[in-house]
Amino acid sequence: VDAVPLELITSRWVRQHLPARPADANKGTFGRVLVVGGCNRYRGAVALAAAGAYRAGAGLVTIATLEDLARDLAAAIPEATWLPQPAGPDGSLSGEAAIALRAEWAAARAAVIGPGLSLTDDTRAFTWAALPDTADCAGGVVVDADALNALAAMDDAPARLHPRAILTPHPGEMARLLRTTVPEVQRDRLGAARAAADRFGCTVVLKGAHTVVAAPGGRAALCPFANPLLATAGSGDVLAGIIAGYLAQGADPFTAARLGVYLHAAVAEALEAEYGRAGLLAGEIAARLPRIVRDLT
Ligand code: NPW
Ligand code: AMP
Ligand code: MG
Repeated sequence: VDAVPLELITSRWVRQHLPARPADANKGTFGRVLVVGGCNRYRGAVALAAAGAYRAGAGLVTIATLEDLARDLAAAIPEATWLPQPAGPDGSLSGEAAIALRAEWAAARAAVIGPGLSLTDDTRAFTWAALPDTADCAGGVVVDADALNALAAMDDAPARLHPRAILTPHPGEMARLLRTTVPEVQRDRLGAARAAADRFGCTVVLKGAHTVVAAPGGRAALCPFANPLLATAGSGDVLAGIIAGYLAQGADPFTAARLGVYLHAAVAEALEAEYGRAGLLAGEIAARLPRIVRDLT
């Protein structure tokens, strides 16, 4: 595996791999993204992921979340459509919701599961039941946040994931997935990302300064950017949505992950001139994305 060279993601590579935007397209051309997550404590995460998917160019984004949240969030993102779900015994998405959503994965080209989900017995059951169904999403599924934490506790985790899945752990989530510590993950980030891609049989994005994107077999790419503007709540939720947005437009998982990681960080690089090193709101990463894509050099 160490013999497989590490690639650097460049603006030139990104320009060459952005999905086509034909002039005669309709929203169906660009695919539907299903975003699944949210709980009473983490209400905004699904809206941030949905904004990321739309700003990356997805044609339609549908959010499956608790019915109370769906009602509260509708005005925050009127462009989304909704699949409101009743809460389980713990007040979160439960195994019942996983059954209710069974037919919805095939109706989407890409999905995000996990932002703001929380980690309860209900959401563990929800994630365990829903993960195999995500294989019906033809383009792939981004597994993020608490879906990763639920996955980390499953004995049969690799078998429940499709090869088109993309795991997007930060170092804390990666430590749980690999059953090790954050310092161990950070000591060899490339090794950790490659180990997780091999163990889970899918693309893995190890987030943080100089994010690593790894595929099974050792292929890996490094993001050139380190920028503390991105170290803000909800930043990862936006990234998950952006990656799914590129999946929905036809990018393969390793390509969609590299596009999303680069462009998400390139927003912060561009905004540094305006903001310095603090004060970015996660939603602004999504809002600025189209201009960054337009101005790619
Ligand atoms: P520490 O303490 O910083 O050293 P969790 P979460 C570690 C939702 N959100 N480098 C960190 O270490 C998410 O979607 C909702 C090193 C700590 O131990 C999730 O569903 C929001 N260590 C849920 O909240 C906005 C790092 O990981 C642990 C690291 C919980 O997600 C916020 C923390 O991770 C949030 O996105 C790094 N770069 N990054 C909303 N507005 O709705 C993390 N760690 O316990 O998984 O908590 O990431 O906040
Ligand atoms: P999350 O912790 O899930 O909200 O994800 C945080 C997002 O911000 C990920 O995309 C990280 O790669 C990114 N991020 C956080 N800190 C930095 C940093 N210092 N440099 C570059 N990217 C960062
Ligand atoms: Mg996160």
